[in-house]
Amino acid sequence: MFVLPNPDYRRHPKFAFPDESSEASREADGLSLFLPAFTRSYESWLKVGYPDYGSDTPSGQPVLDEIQRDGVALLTVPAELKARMADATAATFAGIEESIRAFAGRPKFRHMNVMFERSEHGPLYKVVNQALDAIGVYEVARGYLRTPVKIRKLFAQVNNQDETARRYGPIDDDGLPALKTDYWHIDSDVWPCLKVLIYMSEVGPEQGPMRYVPGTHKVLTSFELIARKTNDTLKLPVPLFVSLPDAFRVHALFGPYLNGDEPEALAMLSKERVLCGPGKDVVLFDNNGVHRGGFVRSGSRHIIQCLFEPA
Ligand SMILES: O=C(O)CCC(=O)C(=O)O
Ligand SMILES: [Fe+2]
Repeated sequence: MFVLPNPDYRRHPKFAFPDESSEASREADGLSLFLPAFTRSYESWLKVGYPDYGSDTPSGQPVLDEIQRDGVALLTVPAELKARMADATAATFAGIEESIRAFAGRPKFRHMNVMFERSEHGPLYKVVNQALDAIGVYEVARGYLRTPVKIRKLFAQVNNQDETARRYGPIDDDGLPALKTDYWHIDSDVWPCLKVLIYMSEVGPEQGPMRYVPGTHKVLTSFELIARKTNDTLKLPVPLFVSLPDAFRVHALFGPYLNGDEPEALAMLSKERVLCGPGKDVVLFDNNGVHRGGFVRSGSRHIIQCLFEPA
């Protein structure tokens, strides 16, 4: 079983700040913001709780077993549907490539990840829906989440060699930046915890495939899970975040603040799975497990990211 490593935020240079107010007053200010948000989020968590790690589907989908055990599975979109998705997305991906090229500094996430408006991209929503249905994603989601889901939003994301280098520096032979734990995170949304990425370009080890640490989707207590997500959404000023009591000073995005040599980090690194393979173009995952992706060493990676909501 894994324990998620927790960075020493109080000593990390990125969290340094001028020491003006007293520790006690910062702690009180931090708590007065953190606790109401934590309570709200915990209440919504209590309505849903953990997914069902033991359910079955009517047709006995092996993918559900994989999600329950590992938190992640690789699937394949039927070729005819994939071709229709490619037609419906080519212009958007080309536009993002262009805006990354035109951007002088380090591109931000929002430069690379753009929503497909449903009003403009109705046919894309339709074909993605058809594909997810055909490969059993909805059936698996119903078993895992105990309730049916549908697409909430689709996003286009581009990662390429150029922006990766600008953001992370060189990528090594294992597909990792200098800080081996960089970008490790769990997601901040409380529900539903399933998400899909569809590779729209050829993605091999060099094109920044998604990476996931199997089994980590089940390790966090409800308390820690919600505390991490609360801080990710709340974005407290640094002096308040670092002054929170230990149990609340945890974050959904933790990889960038580790050293990379913590024993828990090394254990997770040795188990991390790189999600690509011949013909595989769909990553279905529980976003409460530790994951990351987009460290492109050569070329580009184009993905459609699918978010869900109750059907
Ligand atoms: O870029 C990636 O592969 C990671 C994507 C991710 O973190 C997410 O969709 O939640
Ligand atoms: Fe994520």
